[in-house]
Amino acid sequence: MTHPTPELRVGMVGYAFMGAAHSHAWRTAHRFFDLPLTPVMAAVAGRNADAVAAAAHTQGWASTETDWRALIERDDIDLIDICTPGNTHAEIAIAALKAGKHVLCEKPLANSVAEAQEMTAVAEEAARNGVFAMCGYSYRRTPALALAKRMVDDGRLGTIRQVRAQYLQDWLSDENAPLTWRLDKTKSGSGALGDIGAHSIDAAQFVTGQRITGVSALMETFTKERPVGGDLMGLGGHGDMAADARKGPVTVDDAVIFSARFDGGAIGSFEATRTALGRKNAMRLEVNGSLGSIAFDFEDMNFLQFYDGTDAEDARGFHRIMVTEPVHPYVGNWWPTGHGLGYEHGFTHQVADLLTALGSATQPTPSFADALAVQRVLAAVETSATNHSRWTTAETATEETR
Ligand code: SOE
Repeated sequence: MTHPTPELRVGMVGYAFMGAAHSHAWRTAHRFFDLPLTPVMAAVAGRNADAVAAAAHTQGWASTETDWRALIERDDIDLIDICTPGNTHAEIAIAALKAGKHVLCEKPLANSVAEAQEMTAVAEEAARNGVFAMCGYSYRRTPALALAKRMVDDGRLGTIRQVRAQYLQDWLSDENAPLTWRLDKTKSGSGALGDIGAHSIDAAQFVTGQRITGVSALMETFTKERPVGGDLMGLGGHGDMAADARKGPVTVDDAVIFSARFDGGAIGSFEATRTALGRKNAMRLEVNGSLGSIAFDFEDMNFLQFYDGTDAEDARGFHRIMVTEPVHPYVGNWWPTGHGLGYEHGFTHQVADLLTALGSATQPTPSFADALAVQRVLAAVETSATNHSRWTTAETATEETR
């Protein structure tokens, strides 16, 4: 019997799509990765007592609370995992950190630069006392994207010149898809931009090691109002579609396109949309360097395309690397070569890396400061789009500069 590792007792706020994905990660990480801490799924909080009790049973939580504040007051909880809409992130994260609890907060960090700045300041103060915060940009923990970063860091692409990022979904192509919280700016902060474009921004900055310094953007909302109620994709709708024919206003973007400059000299083109009919979860990234290129599509997530410009001239072409070898990031902890991983594994890798960092009292990444850098780009995109695509720097953009 190996010596039992110390426990990390977790309290999760929210239990919809992200709560289910995070719960899977808390259940599995220590069973596939050698971790310095063993997670204990102590409690899940949600406003509806019956619904949160059902979620606790389904997802594996030992107890429930109907107010997130109760989680923060409990002395049998060490970490708060925030899986709620963006308008609640700042209040919960700041309260948790000030109470001495570690925080994992879903993306985007907040609904404004000001909130993200305050969260980052509180997190940096807490870190000085050994209490750490991480933001849940889980796509960077897809093995193929982690491999792409390793290749860039090892110089195998040479000088990075261009980034091409698309995140294409189509669950809002139907104009009768219901009005859920992701379509309400007061809850979600933005539409495709923050919901999925944020993943592309973080992944591009993570893989290239460069930060976006300025953008020029277009945003569009194709369907201006939608039926109230319904629960598309388990994303937290309300009421019964059939019983409620009312419509409400959509206050966020359906699609966004922007060009970008990076601080390392690269330039980029980005697109995020939830109305690209036929594209289900096509989170794509291509990076072109002076020596090589990589290309990734989450709809083919176990493969990374790699063009090596140093190959013999008669053998050059994109290699389709199956990222399932033990030498590849994370994969060795799972199955034999060729067996492949899925969407949920990025969340398990996220928890594994978080617990590894906490076990050595070091800052997990992406930190809130890393997530603030994404928030600034989101604000710059919205500022540019509301100012006739005017070039807008990320450092200065805030919601007030529109
Ligand atoms: C909806 O667009 C969504 O669930 C996003 O909110 C997630 O961040 C993404 O991983 C999958 O699509």
